[in-house]
Amino acid sequence: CSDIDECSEGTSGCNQLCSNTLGSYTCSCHNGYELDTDNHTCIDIDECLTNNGGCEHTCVNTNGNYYCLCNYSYVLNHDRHQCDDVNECANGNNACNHICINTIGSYYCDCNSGYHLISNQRYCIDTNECSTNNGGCQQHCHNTVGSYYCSCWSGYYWDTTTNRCEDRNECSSSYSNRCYQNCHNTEGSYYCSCRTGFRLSYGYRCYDINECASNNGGCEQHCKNTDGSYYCECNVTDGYALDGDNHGCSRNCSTDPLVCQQVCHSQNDLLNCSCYPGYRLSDDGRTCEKIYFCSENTTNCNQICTNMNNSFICSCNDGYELQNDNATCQGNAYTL
Ligand SMILES: [Ca+2]
Ligand SMILES: [Ca+2]
Ligand SMILES: [Ca+2]
Ligand SMILES: [Ca+2]
Repeated sequence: CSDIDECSEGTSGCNQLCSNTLGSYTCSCHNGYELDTDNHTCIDIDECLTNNGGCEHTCVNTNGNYYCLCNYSYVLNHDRHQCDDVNECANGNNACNHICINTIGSYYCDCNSGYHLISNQRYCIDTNECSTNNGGCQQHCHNTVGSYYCSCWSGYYWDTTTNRCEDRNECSSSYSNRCYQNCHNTEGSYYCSCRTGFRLSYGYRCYDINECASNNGGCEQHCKNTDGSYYCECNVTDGYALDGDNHGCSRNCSTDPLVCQQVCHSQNDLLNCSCYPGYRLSDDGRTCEKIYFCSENTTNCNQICTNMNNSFICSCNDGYELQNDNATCQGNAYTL
């Protein structure tokens, strides 16, 4: 008798591979399969059940084989088992607006200085630094796209020594203030004033006060306005002179010697003239004219009248004698 080759006759019943032996045969399977307990049927090996099939992340069993899968953001290594991180940032089309930072298994976005991420964590918008603590600025804070800057209020300047906004002394130079006359510096500003005799206008101009426009400047007679002051004048032609208070006017004999030619009497600005003996006041009330008694028919000299300094005397012709009345002449019979 001779051996029957069950494998070539198709009578072995082996599911996959058949090996003839002397007087018998054995079944075997392809890789990825194993013989079932009947020693004829081949069933799939679930490689994932052992050490996850060697897969780093996920093992997927298939009929006769298996394969590995990687989590999101990983790619399968060439060894088909390990998972390598994907560097999303290496792609120029990454989703980050400014800066992409790769991490193992993921990535995140960041922004350039002066910007911050919006809620989608990808796009960057300007940070308004001024909205927080005034940007750290002492006075003005100005937000700009991607940055910000500080400045000082009007009336202040940036002092590079103190690194602070310091008050500008507008009064230190006539070019830095508008004051016509006096300038007063204040913190953050300044104000103007005027000298006595001037009034402030528009906060910086100084105009002369016309003191004469009000109550004649207090002057009794004439008021003369000047730039920054005024003065009083009196009617000098009428003999008035300024009083010691520089406002009142009064006259007396010493203020106008022209009033009276000879003798002056004054009382309450009234001047009265009189004349020396032998003179009389003229009709003008101030000049004096000499009295020639003998030619005025006011004397009663009988014969000869002689003017004296401030009087007259009578005398008689030869052969006459002045009588006791000092006027009448009577013939002297005894001398004839
Ligand atoms: Ca399998
Ligand atoms: Ca900004
Ligand atoms: Ca100032
Ligand atoms: Ca004036």
